[in-house]
Order: sequence, then C-alpha cells, then structure tokens
Amino acid sequence: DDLTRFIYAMPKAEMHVHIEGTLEPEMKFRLAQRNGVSLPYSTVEDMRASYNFHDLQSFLKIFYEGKTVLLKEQDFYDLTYAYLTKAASQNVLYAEIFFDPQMHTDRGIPFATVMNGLTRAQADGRRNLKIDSQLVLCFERELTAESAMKTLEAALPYRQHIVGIGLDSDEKNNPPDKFREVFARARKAGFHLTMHCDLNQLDTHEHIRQVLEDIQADRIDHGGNILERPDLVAVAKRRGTAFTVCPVACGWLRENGENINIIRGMLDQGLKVTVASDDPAYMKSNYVAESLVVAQGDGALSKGDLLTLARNSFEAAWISPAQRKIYL
Ligand code: ES4
Ligand code: ZN
Repeated sequence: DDLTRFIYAMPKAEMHVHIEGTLEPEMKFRLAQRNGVSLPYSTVEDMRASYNFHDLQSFLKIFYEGKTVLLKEQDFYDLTYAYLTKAASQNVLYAEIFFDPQMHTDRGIPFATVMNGLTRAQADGRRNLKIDSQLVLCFERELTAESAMKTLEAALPYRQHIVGIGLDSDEKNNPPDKFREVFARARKAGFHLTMHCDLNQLDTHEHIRQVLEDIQADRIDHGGNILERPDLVAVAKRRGTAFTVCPVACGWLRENGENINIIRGMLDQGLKVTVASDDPAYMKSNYVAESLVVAQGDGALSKGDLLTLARNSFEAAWISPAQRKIYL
C-alpha cells in the first residue's frame, strides 16, 4: 500500500545490523559447499526451519552455528556485499555495521582476514551501489574483559576502518560495567561507543543506567525498557542518547505487539529512536524496510513519525557534520 511504498522509498540509515546475522540460508549453504564444511541440514528449507528460537539465549545458539561457514576473506566479502546490495535496494544510504571479531579470531581466523573482506566489500558498495558504511566492532560480553582488551588492541591498527565499539551477545550476568576499563581505553583511542540492552533481560534497568551514567555511551541498542524508568528517560534526553530499536529482533516481541508500543512510546517521550533490523537473515529476512513496516503496525506510526525515525537514524550516525548535511 501507500505507506509501505513510502517506507521503502524513504532515504534512511541503518544503525543496528550484525553482519553475521545477515547470513541467509542460501548463502550459508553456498559457503559451506565452497569451503567443504558439513552442516546438519540437507536442504535450505530444513535450515530455515531450524531458525527457531524463543529468547536471546536460544537465538544466540543458532546464530553462533552460522559462523562455521565463514572462513576466508572472500566469505566475509560475499556476506557484506550481499547485505549492502539488499540495503541499497531499500534506499539505505548509509549503514553502521556491527561485526564480532571474537567469533572468528577465537577459531583461528586472523583479524586481518575479517577486516580485509569487510572493507573490500564496503569499498565496492560505495563505488557500485552508492551506499556508504562504517564498521562497529562488538565485544561478546560473555567473554572476559581481558579478551575484549586484547581484541581492542588488535583493532588499533585498523582504527581508520572502525568508527565505534559495541557490546553484544549474552547479557545475563554480563553488565556493561564489566568492560568499564576497556570502554575507557576505547574512548581514549577515539572510538564512539554503543551497547546492547536487549529487551526484558535480567537487570535491564541497571544495565541501561550503567550505559547512560557510568560509561556514558553515545547510543543504546534496543533499550526499550527505559520507558519503565522516567528518571533514565530524562538522562537519555539530556544527553541526546540515541536508541536503535529492532522490532523483529529474535521474534520474541511479535506475539503481543509490544514492539510497536515501545517505538510509539519512545517517540512520544521525545527519545532519539531509530528502527533497524538486527539479524535479518535469522528473522525471516526482515531487513530495515520490513522492520519499519512492522513498527508501523496498523497505523501506529504516521508518515511524519516515519520521517522522524529516518531523520533520527542520520542524526545518530557517527559521521561528520558535512556528511550529515548531505543526507538531511
Ligand atoms: C544479537 Cl539481538 C542480539 N542481541 C545480543 N547479541 C546479539 N548478537 C547478534 N544479535
Ligand atoms: Zn543486536
């Protein structure tokens, strides 16, 4: 319909997508074949059916299986170029792409292999697809702070290719404060900061508080539980903290329409909220435009709200004022 066409055509930025979460079953099969990796599925359909989860932990289990087919620089290139092609087709002009190097370096893949594949695809995307992008390195929060520090050190030679540092994976008993020193060091090195406060996690309000008050990150990924804490809403508004909300993330919100209420609520509170896709390949190929269609619900958002979300996405982006001016 008209609103759906409007959503697809609207110039936008994507501020929350895990590149490893864009591994579509077809590509996973193709890369497995190319690399001689055997998978516990005989068909793409079986694999798609296995993409079935009910919370963050059960999602991550499936998500981490996918990495086994990513081995060579060309694999990281193909994955990234496919995502950029899809995003460009939905009028995404700019994307900030999460990657989790520990997922790869912990199984012996050199940091350089990952970086070279990603950055070569970004350069080709810029040239061929007219989509600009930057990388955000995420630490896996269930791993140690020492491992995160080592990863940060490995990233320093690639400083010009990495715009920010994030925090993802299993939140249970892994608060942002666990990485306080690593983030302080990252900030000193000039990186922007963001971290996941997924919905309905244990101690989620305390995690949001730590991100806002202790670490003072620029953004929060998800973070919808802030609506239950007016005091934290006030802090986020004062600091201009941006929120990257993914209405189809892991599918656990869809049942009750809670996702729509959260985005509506964050807009009504005047928070700088943006809508993004998270792990689209694991979420029935809901990329950013489809995620906006979901967020729109049955008229929960007006065209004006959708334009606000798009404007917020460019305002939240870690780009120069000159580049922002081109987009806005
Ligand atoms: C993730 Cl949705 C989400 N939450 C936490 N960690 C993640 N890694 C990939 N997707
Ligand atoms: Zn995420």
